[in-house]
Amino acid sequence: MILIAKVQTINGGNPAQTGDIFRVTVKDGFLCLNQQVIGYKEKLCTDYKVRYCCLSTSIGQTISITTTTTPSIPTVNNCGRQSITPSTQRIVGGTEATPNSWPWTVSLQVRGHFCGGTLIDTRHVVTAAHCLTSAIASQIRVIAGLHERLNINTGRTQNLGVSRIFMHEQYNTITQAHDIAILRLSQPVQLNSYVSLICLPGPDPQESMSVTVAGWGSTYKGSPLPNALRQVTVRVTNAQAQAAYPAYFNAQRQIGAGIPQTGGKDSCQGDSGGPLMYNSNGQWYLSGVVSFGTDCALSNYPGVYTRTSAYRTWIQSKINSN
Ligand code: 4AZ
Repeated sequence: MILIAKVQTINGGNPAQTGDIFRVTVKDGFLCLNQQVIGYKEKLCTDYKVRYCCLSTSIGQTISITTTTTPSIPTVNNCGRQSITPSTQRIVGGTEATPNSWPWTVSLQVRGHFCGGTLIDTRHVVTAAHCLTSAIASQIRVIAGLHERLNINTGRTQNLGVSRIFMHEQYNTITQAHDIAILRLSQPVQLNSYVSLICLPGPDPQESMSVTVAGWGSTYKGSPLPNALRQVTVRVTNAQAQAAYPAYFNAQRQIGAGIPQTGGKDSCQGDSGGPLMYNSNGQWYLSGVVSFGTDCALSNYPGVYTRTSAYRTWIQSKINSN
């Protein structure tokens, strides 16, 4: 049997020439065409599948190929870039996001949205441990490619199961120290214009730098959840977090962010587990995970985020585990 495969990259361009057509056998996978490659050779494509390159003379011939899969860890170059540009306006005090402009942001649902999360590779979501204290893996759905919380069945959404929960072993339900967890998906997400991966830290945002939070959380303390994903840009304010939460805040492993003196912009209930994102050189990094705060958007009480850079080794050990 012969298959005709249309080669398409996520971002277009090399190493596969988007739209090129090949004949391959049923032992399929896709074929990677790079006319610069002389000889039969393996080539790592920058998007979501490893393909085989071939002699240009073999194009159009029936060939037998074996497929391999890409490692699930994104390449540094490819993470944190979205196809759909977010609005530049800067949850509480925020604006509705341009649909699918935060393509690594997912909604965790059990009979409805309960927390946010962030795709760090095709099989793993980073979220907050406090979201999962009473969770059962088999009951959680991870909705990727989502814009409207209540509209989980669109051509852009992917509804994924969870095979494993990794809670941080030192997570403290009282102090909220180590409020980080990882979900392993029961099948990989398909990456496309609406679903992609954020970069792990990375550069750490320093005091007063701008960072953006996205989520389906309340727009003021106690409000009903909005339907559409929202975003807000706040500033790193560790000094104020230290002053506001002296018994809890630890700048080594947490980030405080808000609008000093003024308040008015913050994450809130329902945003928990979602990303605090930092843009450096055109790529977005997962700097923090929405963790806690006193109410929402109060002037002297910034939101507190788990500092993901403090958990890189922990994250790697979980995503590499069986
Ligand atoms: C919450 O209840 C919550 N202002 C999350 C974040 C913040 C406050 C509350 C930060 O999940």
